Amino acid sequence: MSQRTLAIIKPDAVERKLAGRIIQRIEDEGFTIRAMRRVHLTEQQAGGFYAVHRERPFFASLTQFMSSGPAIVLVLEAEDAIKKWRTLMGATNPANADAGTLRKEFAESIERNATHGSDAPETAAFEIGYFFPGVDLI
Ligand code: IDP
Ligand code: MG
Repeated sequence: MSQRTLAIIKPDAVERKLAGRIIQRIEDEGFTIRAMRRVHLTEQQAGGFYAVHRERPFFASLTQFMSSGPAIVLVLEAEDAIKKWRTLMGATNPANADAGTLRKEFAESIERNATHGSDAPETAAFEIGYFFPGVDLI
């Protein structure tokens, strides 16, 4: 069944001018880009997005990083999009990411790891709504 997921090209990748190459990979892998926007989050907005991680030791550093510069947020659509996009991204820590994945190729560290992807249908619904009002999802 066709499904949607939220992807983010994180500030580390935007800063290094990797957005074009990542978007090319997204299209090459057969996703349809249903929405796309450049954002520069405040630390508070990054904290709202990553609220599930607020008790983690890396939360403050993560929200600082995610608000450190512009990011590109996208809604991707495909069969089984959530799993498909997480597979293309690779493991959170690039040291553990499979060859050919975006994080293996582009991530700098476990924190500055180039991309984000929703991990379940419920989180995808929350995350898509965080950036795109329903009216923009055509
Ligand atoms: P995910 O992005 O692969 O779903 P999560 O565990 O949901 O990974 O963590 C969210 C983000 O927090 C990661 O993508 C990464 O940027 C950062 N992060 C996760 N674990 C660590 C860590 O141990 N140290 C520093 N940053 C981390
Ligand atoms: Mg996650």
